[in-house]
Amino acid sequence: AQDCQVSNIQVMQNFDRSRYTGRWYAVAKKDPVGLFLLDNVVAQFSVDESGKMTATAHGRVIILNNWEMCANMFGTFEDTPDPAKFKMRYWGAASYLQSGNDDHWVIDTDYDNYAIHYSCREVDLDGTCLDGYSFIFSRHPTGLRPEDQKIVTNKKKEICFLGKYRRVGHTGKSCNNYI
Ligand code: AZE
Repeated sequence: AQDCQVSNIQVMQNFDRSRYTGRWYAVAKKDPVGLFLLDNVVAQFSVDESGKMTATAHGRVIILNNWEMCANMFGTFEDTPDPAKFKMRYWGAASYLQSGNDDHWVIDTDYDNYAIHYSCREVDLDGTCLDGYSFIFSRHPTGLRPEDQKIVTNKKKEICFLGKYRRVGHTGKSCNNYI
């Protein structure tokens, strides 16, 4: 089913946040409108004593025409009735970085190799996503295993972002010190 309605998007069933903890390397991303993380994006998810999910993310960004830096970001997650759908409040270690409150949906994951994340910032009048972003994560800095690639391609199709992703390089160039 792929009518591209945001409200019909299927998310991970019985999402287990504790199995999702640890390091994830972004291998591909679909950008939102405006500034976004560029490359060398690594996220680290945790679950605190009270069961709340939190995360940090690092990635290279270019801000204020051509000032390249490593963004050091934090996120806290608010639960919703669906265990795979969260509201993420996020901010940067430095004030000139971005902050906001986005949806954070886990579309699919096997916890050990791949994960597909989705966030729609603005739903259009017809119910499709007007402005959104998505990360494909891997547990392996080298990328997705061949056997996970077709699962990921299918999910990209289901969330109507197929063809809109760019590879996320891991050169270690400027964010290496955090990994
Ligand atoms: C995400 C998951 C882990 C926690 C966080 C994430 C998102 C971070 C951003 C950062 C944008 C920064 C910009 C700086 C100039 C989804 C990777 C916080 C959206 C644009």
